[in-house]
Amino acid sequence: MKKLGILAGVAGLGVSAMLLASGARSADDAKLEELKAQGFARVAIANEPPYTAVAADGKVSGAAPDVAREIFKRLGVNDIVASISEYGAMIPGLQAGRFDVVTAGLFMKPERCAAVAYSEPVLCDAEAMLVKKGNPKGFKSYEDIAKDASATVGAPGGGTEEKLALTAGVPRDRVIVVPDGQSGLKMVQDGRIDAYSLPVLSINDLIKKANDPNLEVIAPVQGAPVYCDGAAFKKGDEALRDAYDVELAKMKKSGEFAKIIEPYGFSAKAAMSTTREKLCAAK
Ligand code: 6CS
Repeated sequence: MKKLGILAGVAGLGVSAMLLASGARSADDAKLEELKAQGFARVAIANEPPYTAVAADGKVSGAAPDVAREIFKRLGVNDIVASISEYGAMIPGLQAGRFDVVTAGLFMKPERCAAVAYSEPVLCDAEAMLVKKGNPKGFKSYEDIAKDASATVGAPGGGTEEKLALTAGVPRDRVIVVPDGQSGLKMVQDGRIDAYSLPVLSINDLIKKANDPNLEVIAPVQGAPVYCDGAAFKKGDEALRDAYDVELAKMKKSGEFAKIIEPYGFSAKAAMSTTREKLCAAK
């Protein structure tokens, strides 16, 4: 999957130059034309169900890629090709041209909004922590972890939960970077970390599949905001982003958006009750 993504990246650059020479209206239009010619959009995902998931046979699903696949189809781009990336590497990868868009539940925050061109909101969620049954250290917030000198919390590298824990005062050496959900689950089960933090729906998916009575979910994490993601495009691809938003708005209006995301546990109403402008301005 990764190899295919890299080859497509090289081909894409050639196509874009040809299209511009052929008189495409602007560099932005050329991007959509480039993806149409390429036959697919290269998307970055994290493989964190229900946001994003890759099955053993390579099939990509999850609420974020499913929305993206449908919108790109409506834009004349027949499919998506996904590459798995750590959250902290998604924006650099997008900026380096390794992906055409991030569709992974990458939450909108001012510093990210400054670095990419987000679509309007897609998936909204609160934050959670996975702990041992009985929550032995009594965590309700990231501040609780900060106050307990023996406490450690696991979170994705470059992810929102890592940032929230550090901002709440948890020292760097007590915020453990965890590569994926299964590793985080195991580390809590083995007592190597006291808590593992992801958005609520991700932690709920993990605990449901773990079927382990010695685990408990703390949700929502007190004091942590509800975040929403959007599809993240490279700065300069705003025309492609705008075309994506036109289709997203139609699907929100028709109910097709809800039909895709709500079976995964997400609320269409939550995404439709806010805007990119509000989320990118939020402190
Ligand atoms: O946007 C983020 O940083 C977070 N989003 C998700 C869906 N999972 C964890 C990650 O830290």
